[in-house]
Amino acid sequence: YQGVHNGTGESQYAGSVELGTSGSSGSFTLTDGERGDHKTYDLKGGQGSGDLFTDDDDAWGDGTPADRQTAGVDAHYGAALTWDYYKNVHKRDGIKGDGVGASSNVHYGDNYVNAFWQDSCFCMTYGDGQNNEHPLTSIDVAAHEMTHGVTSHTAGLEYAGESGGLNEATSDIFAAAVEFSADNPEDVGDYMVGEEIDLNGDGTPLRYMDQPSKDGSSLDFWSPDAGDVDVHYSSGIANHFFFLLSVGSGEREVNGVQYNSPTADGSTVEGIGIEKAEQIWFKALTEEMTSTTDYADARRATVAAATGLYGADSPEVKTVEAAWTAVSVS
Ligand code: ASN
Ligand code: ZN
Repeated sequence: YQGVHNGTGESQYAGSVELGTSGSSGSFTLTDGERGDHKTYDLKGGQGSGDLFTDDDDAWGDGTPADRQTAGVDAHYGAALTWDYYKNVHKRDGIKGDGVGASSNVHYGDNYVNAFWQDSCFCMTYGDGQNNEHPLTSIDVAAHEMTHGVTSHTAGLEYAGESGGLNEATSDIFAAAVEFSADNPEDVGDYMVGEEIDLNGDGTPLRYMDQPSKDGSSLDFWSPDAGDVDVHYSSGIANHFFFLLSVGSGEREVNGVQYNSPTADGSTVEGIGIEKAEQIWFKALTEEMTSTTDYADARRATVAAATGLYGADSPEVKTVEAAWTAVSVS
């Protein structure tokens, strides 16, 4: 019959996975009928619109970049996890909240080491990375890019200055949250971004949330010129806030990873857990923030969100305030 199927895929970064596919015996496509018909396309090294992935037996990829379906498997799976995360954790039905799926494009360009979201096509696009062997299709990168769509259709944070840093941080925050919520045994939750795709060639991640400056460029703490640096570096302040709010300051271990998160004032912060922290950030993003929200506004937005969720004098509100103070946002 025509309709929703569950295919199987061998991914590069997340092991063997189930995939939402459509079609009938002999001709299936990467069209996720349970998730707004989200579709995944093969750009075949070009920059055009590409072809929808098709397969005759609904078994996709072989886990290596040599098989061009593999990047499609990772991207399609990451989009499904992100869809499920917003639906199950935040009761949001797709990027726009209207149940309509987006699309993913893989194999963009040659040796292209980036991935990006575009509102114009309601799509996310992934390069194949160095030597075309490290497609940027890990779970956290997929969640990061798809979250740019959510931000665009909610707060609409502009992509410059402090608002741009908050936009970027929102993508990193939900990238981590999706990874924790997915609980994939091959790619367990962590507070790093891009640890699977080896962008630096030495196994280190792209960004660190416990101490963002470990990447050599990101800001750990707010200062008056925070809005002057690239949005991928000013995001560090909010990523750091989110780590402190979720986990806490100083030496901590989560899922076997050691973290060490400093505070600007030497204070100690005890985290409230990522399940509460992500609710606070989502409510702030969707109900309090606007296109021009800056760091001081973000503090007010998250305090308002935490107040709505947990009450004015709650420990959650006090921890939100303590975590912002610890990154020098007052
Ligand atoms: N991968 C980058 C990002 O999503 C692309 C960009 O600089 N916009 O942030
Ligand atoms: Zn981004």
